[in-house]
Amino acid sequence: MKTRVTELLGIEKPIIQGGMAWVAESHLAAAVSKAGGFGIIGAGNAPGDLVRKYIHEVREMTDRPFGVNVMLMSPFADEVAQVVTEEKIAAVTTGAGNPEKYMEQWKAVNIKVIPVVASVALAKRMQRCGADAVVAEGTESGGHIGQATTMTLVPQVVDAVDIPVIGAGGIADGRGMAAAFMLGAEAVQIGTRFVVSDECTVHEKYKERILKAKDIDSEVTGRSHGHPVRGLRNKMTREYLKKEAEGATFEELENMTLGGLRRAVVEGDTDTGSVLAGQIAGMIHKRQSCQEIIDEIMAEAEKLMKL
Ligand code: TUI
Repeated sequence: MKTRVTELLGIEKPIIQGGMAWVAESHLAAAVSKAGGFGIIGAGNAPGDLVRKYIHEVREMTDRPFGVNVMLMSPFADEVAQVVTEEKIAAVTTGAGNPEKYMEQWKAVNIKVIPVVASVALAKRMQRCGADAVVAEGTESGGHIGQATTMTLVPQVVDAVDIPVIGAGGIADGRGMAAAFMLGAEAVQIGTRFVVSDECTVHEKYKERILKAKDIDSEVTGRSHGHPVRGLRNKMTREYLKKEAEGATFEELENMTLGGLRRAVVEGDTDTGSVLAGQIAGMIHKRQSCQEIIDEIMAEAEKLMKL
């Protein structure tokens, strides 16, 4: 399946792995790239040195191209932006902000720049700044989200820009991939399904929560202070939403999630930690290797798209 995105990234299959903070480290990124997709190291709030270490680890594991996701709200965003420039990474995706100030330096060393956007306005702006493609990420996604659904966002972004669009949010199988292609996407970004992959190093309890999740088991916290985040319902989200409804301050709410993603991913504390996952978690019931996941999605999508 050749598209402008497979050409741009030099990959066989138009499947890009989401740049999930804490979750997407070197092992997952290498496994996805080895399987013919595009693996991504999720820098999250990690300092530059750690991101550099992950980059070197992936290069030890595979010669295939891979990328880094720069989380723009990170206090280390500037140094991570510098590290990816020095390392001349194949492509950068960005999240949770506007990457304009870094685009010139990345493009100068021929890094492909693929901002993740949640609105048509940002997609258009990114095209004007020289982005090579955009990921149009719907509100079904896990983590920090926008408001528009994938079904409505993808075709509107496709109509608004000439660069290729990668669909994301709520996609975990060949049906979702084919649907995104019908909306005009030329690749998909998948996160939650890769979290339960054999190569993903998150705590077993995190994987189990996803594997056992039902359709309506995710919640969105943080809407009141403008940074909505989707994760699976637990003790933390229940208390958070109660406090949010009572009008708690930003600081009070922040304290409840501080270090929560690390606690869930590393320690397996799925009660007080942040178990970030997309709405599609309810459909994910199998543990598989990244190769099996990608092969299965591709076979199903190809069959549907030939109908
Ligand atoms: O960034 C993501 N997903 C993420 S980032 C993350 S770490 C984090 N945790 C808690 C709070 C904030 C971040 C976990 N998951 N996806 C891409 C994405 N970008 N979704 C939404 C946006 C976005 C939102 C507003 C992009 C730009 C924006 O405004 C930019 C502007 O300045 O116009």
